[in-house]
Amino acid sequence: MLSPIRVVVTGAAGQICYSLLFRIARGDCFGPEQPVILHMLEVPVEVCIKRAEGVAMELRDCAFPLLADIVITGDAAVGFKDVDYAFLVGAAPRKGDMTRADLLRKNAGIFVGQGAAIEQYAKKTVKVLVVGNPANSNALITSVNAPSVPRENFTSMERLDHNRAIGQIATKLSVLPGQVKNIAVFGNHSATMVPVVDFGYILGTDGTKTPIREALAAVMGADAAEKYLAGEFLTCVRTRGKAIIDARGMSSAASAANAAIDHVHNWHCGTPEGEWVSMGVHTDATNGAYGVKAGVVYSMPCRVVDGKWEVVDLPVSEATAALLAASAEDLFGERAAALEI
Ligand code: NAX
Repeated sequence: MLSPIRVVVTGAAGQICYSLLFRIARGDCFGPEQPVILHMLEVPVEVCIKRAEGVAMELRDCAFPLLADIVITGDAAVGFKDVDYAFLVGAAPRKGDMTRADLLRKNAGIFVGQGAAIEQYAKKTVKVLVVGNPANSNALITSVNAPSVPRENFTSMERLDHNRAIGQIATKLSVLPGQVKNIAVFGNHSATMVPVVDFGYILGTDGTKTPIREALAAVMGADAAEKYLAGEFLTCVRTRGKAIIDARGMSSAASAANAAIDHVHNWHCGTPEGEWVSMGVHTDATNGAYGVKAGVVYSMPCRVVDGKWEVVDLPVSEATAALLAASAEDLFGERAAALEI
């Protein structure tokens, strides 16, 4: 039996964590052999801690074989103590007519404090996924405040956008999502994100690999396929979060938790041979890939081997490169605002 790893999840009483904690405890993230000790961190307010206690009662009632222990706390010193992984989910979701800048101002203080707590209490090998929005800039703020943890250990979540893109293509082509391979979503988790299907393919049941563009053209014609990709598809992926809020009255929760599981599962267990996923990674550690300078957390296609991500260098078109540059500019704008706080 492996010894348990410690996993902190912030925002433990919130709606994303109501899915996420159960999936981690079930073994969906770290594999069927790896016991976990869950650290549930909430704000030190009675109602939030009580709600987290209720969630912990339900976790125990599931009798998950791999759940070694649960720590519930409102104290970051306890929450981050000796953790191997950190899911930073707790933050205010965007509401009503809030802009991203408003959200950045509101949430930045949380990530300054949690970066400092990681620096002081977590293992130096801790791997961090930031989900709380604006996720890329919050990951940057966290890393800046935890300078003794390597930059490559701070990532942000673009996997929901990646999965959304797969979902749209699979629906359009009437194939299983598992047959849609090697899509990539670049840039900021914002309206400037860039979903790219140019290197993606549909894996046939007979093992054939049909490029996504070709598969779409076969169904709807080449011109209509181009129009779909540049129009409906791009807009849908970029604005899916708002569409969910409009339909559900609340922001994405189970799909966000699922994406967080997918992200960390691939980081911990690796990506399948020949495949990549989209991860927001620190460009201090990407050697100028895709022309993005050091200093931001930017989503790129990554493969993971032995727990280490590496960027997959794809020959993007000039038109795509221009979109990638625009998303980098968006992030450098956020960076200036974020690091002033
Ligand atoms: P909820 O409002 O349901 O829950 C947030 C929880 O975090 C609350 O229980 C709150 O008390 C707690 N919290 C706040 N500050 C904290 C702190 N300093 N330490 C510990 N806990 C703290 O929000 P939920 O729907 O779960 O969403 C959480 C975050 O995920 C939001 O910022 C949201 O915008 C973001 N999202 C990010 C996505 C992504 O793809 N990166 C998609 C889904 C989601 O919108």
